[in-house]
Amino acid sequence: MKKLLVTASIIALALLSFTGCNKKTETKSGEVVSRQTSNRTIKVGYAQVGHESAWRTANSSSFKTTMTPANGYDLIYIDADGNQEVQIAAIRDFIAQNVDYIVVAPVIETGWDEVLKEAKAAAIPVILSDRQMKLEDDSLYLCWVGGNFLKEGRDGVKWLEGYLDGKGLSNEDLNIVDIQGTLGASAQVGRTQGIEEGIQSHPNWNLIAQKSGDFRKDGGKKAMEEIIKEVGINKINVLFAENDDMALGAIEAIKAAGKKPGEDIIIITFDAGHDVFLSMIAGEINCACECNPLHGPRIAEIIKTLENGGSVEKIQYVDEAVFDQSNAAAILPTRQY
Ligand code: GYE
Repeated sequence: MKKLLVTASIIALALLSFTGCNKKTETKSGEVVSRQTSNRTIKVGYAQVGHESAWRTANSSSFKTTMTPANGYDLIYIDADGNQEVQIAAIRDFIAQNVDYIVVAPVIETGWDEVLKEAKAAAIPVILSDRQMKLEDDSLYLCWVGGNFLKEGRDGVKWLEGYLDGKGLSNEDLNIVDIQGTLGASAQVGRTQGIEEGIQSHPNWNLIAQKSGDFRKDGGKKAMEEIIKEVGINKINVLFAENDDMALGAIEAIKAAGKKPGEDIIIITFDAGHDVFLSMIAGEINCACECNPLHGPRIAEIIKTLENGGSVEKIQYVDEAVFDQSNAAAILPTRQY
């Protein structure tokens, strides 16, 4: 993985950013470092996506329980309820309040250049958490930490290959439906690419429906109801649900249509939260590809490193595993979310 060597412009930004008791300087290698000259409260503005899923709730609480006054933080937390405009307004407000760091979990990938330029002009470092941004200039943010969504999607495909192989079904025709996350969110983009690659490389796999459920339980249920109406429940062999909440919503629609989730329809989901472990144990979900939401301590660690004069890697992927019915009961007691 590439070591973070932040460009001169960010360094200039960083040099300006601490007029109080903290100073940022540039090393010979060009890394951004900061020198803490006294203890201070660090003011962080966090522009959160919303509260659409259990994953998001766990993510929010990991920030709120980490960035406390007792730990030396003043956290300004904004829940944008899935609205990019609200996030942009929140970032502008953080700039006006002259926070020390801005953290953003961007609802979608595009449309951030302007406001990040404003943060840069105000010399406030921006850290991305969870989803990524597509920017014309990557020096507009300091670093990103989150899950590898394309790998997660590919992991789901690999699991399905192994499962079919184990059952001697690899050569059977397979009809797959994909319930997608919020369109344009990097978690959707990566996971959708993963399953689409899988469809491409298996001539006997057919993608018979693809619809967004916006990463919400009711969205997953509605998308599944519509798909069942369009293609007929008997045609569906596999549900690829791009997060847990949508899988759990879709299960309600599958049951209402008289089928057994996990038996009549193979279900693969993403996040691997507590409720999905219970569903795997109950036999209703087959596979969960993990996406770890506990970014609060990771971002705090990054900030601490910067405050202590260290450097951080630009792109930081979190390790993630794949679980299924064979190990769900044994693993559940070890889960933190
Ligand atoms: O999978 C989903 C949430 O961006 C990784 O957003 C995150 C996704 C997560 O709503 O449950």
